[in-house]
Amino acid sequence: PYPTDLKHLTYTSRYCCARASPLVSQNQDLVNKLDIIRRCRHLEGEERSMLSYSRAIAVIKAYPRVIDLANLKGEVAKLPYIGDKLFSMIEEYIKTGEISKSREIAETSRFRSLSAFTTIHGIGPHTARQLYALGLRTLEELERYYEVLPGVTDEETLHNLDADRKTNNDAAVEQTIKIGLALRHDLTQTIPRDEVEEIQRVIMQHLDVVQKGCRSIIVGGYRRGKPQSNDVDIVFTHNDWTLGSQKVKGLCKRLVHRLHEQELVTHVMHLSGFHEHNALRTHHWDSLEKALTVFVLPANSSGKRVYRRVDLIFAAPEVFWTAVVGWSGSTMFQRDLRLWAKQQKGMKFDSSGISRRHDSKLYFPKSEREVFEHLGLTYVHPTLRNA
Ligand code: DGT
Ligand code: MG
Repeated sequence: PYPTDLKHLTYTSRYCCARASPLVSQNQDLVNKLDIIRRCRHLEGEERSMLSYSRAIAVIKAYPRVIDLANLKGEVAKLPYIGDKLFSMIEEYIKTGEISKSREIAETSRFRSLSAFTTIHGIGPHTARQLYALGLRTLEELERYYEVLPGVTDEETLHNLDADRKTNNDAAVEQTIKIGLALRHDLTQTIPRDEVEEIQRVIMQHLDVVQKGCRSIIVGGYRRGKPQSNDVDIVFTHNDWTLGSQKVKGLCKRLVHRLHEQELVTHVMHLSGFHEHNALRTHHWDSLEKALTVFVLPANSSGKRVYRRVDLIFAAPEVFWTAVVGWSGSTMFQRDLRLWAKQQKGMKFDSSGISRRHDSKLYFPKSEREVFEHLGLTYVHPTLRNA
């Protein structure tokens, strides 16, 4: 059920955050084929090329008609980020139903292996390429390399919740990969919407014991309308606008402790006060605390428990709505929010706050619409942020 009031959004904008991008595009098959090339660039570490594809794909996602030869040569050719190369690929697609470059990539063993490796939490493109260079090709070979047994995680891999661990510490990354591999048959299964909601409900019951008066919103792909999610992302805050900030402080850790005691959180990959930008560190609300966890609901009637990735993000009330917008994504939508704020408005946007550049004045939106208003943007419904 998409909102119908789209007249203020323009698909010709250079910024994703000024366009309406539905979950399923009018040109979805073309988008899927171009996305193979984009993913290949990402896996190969060719970030600039990847970004060009990401931008072009995002423009196509927002184009409101099926692309044919007539409109390709007409308005599509004039859309931002559709250069000569993209034009020829789209033309080839319209004429043949294929993009040869994309098909060639999809058939290579390197692309398949790197794609498979990066489905494991903790393995990014760089690590995936290193593993490939060692001669490893399949996830089974990765399991042997890391000496993990499927489904079995060493109790030691549960991080000491109080340890002040560094995010990029090699040992911590290796532990994360081992957890990801051992639980991969669960963690690579997508999560239906009703289970996402059940996970939020259970977590809120426990949060209420730890701290009364909190609220939360499920963000990420779920909020953009995806029927199935790869993980669950939830942003929390306290309802008290004036005292909430104090009440949220340290709450992430306390909640995770309780969920662990209750055997709902089994692993914690990362737990921290969270700084996105050094420049913001001086303010009291700068740190979004977050925990990246492995979570498992109590056994259902059939006794089956599936391990899920659940991210818990805590924001002070003043920055709750900026956190909700930031974490609702999509990644490209959020990227262009930052760019728009900077280039068009002299503002700075990220998940932990909005400020004006020239005098660092801070903005504390009281609703999601206010986030868009402060940035001088037309409100875009979450289900239209699938850029
Ligand atoms: P999926 O794969 O079904 O979980 O799809 P998403 O869109 O939920 O993807 P996810 O969970 O990786 O990220 C959710 C959104 O949150 C994404 O659009 C970008 C944002 N996000 C992810 N990680 C961070 C982070 O470390 N900091 C901030 N500010 N945003 C993040
Ligand atoms: Mg997600």
